[in-house]
Amino acid sequence: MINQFVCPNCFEKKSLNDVQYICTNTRQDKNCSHAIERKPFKPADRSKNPKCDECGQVLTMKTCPACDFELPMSVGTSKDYPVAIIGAKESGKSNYVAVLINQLKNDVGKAFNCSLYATGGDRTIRRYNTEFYEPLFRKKVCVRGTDAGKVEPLIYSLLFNKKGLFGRNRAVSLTFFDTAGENLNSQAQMSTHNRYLSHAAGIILLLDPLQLPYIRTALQNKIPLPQENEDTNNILSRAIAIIRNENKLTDLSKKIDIPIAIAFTKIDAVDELIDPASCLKNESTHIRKGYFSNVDFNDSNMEMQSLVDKWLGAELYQQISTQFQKFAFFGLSSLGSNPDESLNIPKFRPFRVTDPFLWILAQEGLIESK
Ligand SMILES: Nc1nc2c(ncn2[C@@H]2O[C@H](COP(=O)(O)OP(=O)(O)O)[C@@H](O)[C@H]2O)c(=O)[nH]1
Ligand SMILES: [Mg+2]
Ligand SMILES: [Zn+2]
Ligand SMILES: [Zn+2]
Repeated sequence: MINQFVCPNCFEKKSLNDVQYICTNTRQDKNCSHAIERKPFKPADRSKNPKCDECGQVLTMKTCPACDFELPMSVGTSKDYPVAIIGAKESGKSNYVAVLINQLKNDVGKAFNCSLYATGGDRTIRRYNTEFYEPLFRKKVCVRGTDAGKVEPLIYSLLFNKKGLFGRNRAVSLTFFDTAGENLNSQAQMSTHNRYLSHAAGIILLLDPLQLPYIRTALQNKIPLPQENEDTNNILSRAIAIIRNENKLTDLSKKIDIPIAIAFTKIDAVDELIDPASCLKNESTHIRKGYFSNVDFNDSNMEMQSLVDKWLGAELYQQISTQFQKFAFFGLSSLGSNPDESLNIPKFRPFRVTDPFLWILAQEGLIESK
């Protein structure tokens, strides 16, 4: 039995015994004050399906004892694998998540027998639709995420239909903070972000190739380049420091055991620097095949590694390989083409967006790989 869970909103690790409930019995004749106040409480009834102290209705809505967030239905009944997505400002996080979530709902669900639920309830669904889905999939304009200020995270869980070991369900939770992490200045937000990273079962680090000096020189005057962003160099070192610190992994000879996918976004924009025969020019085969294809993965990992070597020198590879046990390189495009000044996307054709995510699922044995 698992007795602890990590809240997908505040990332505190809590005991399942401390989970609180909200009574949803709003029937007028019952007049349950717990339901009227919607205040989370710990029921006196400690059974598996506890009933409300006051009105006796079975309680179904669970909340986090630390932050009152409504917990996914699967809490306590499934093993959870939180995946964290990080990247510097303008590295392409918002657009990446917009496309990733859509593909998880559709193609991935079908191919791997799983389904995506919005854990954050209606708020997550509404926010995803208006800020991400509408602009991108309906109007074909690039998503403009709000990086400033405190934005509620988008929280999902991906439930697998096939039971794992011991007949337990398995779920991947995906909490997306639409901030660069560096922008978080209040202590409270910072520590949430730190727990987010250190509790992760997998990390997707998004890097913008258009920030690399080699590429900027090669593409100067050919395509519009984004402003140089100094976060880019620090984001990985900062993430490593946070994980080591929070997990008390101070012995530097011990590597971090969280799998990390280093994914270069905006591959469409560096198209002319990539060999025409490269596998990075096309969609991967995992979804079509219904399993994580090691052949496809090895091709793109090797290809991306040699590009990283050429674009960046050995430094990134050195840093990653000395710090992490499991890592892999990916190249992807969320949009498929460079948006124009009014943010319209001339040719919306995402590719290889789910690869890093599927690789993490395969590392955890959640999907078949061969
Ligand atoms: N060419 C190209 N540009 C992209 C792609 N994804 C994002 N961008 C550009 O990068 C900018 C920043 O993306 P955004 O997702 O807002 O980054 P965030 O700050 O990390 O959330 C966007 O305004 C786009 O101009 C892509 O797949 N291809
Ligand atoms: Mg953003
Ligand atoms: Zn919480
Ligand atoms: Zn009640």
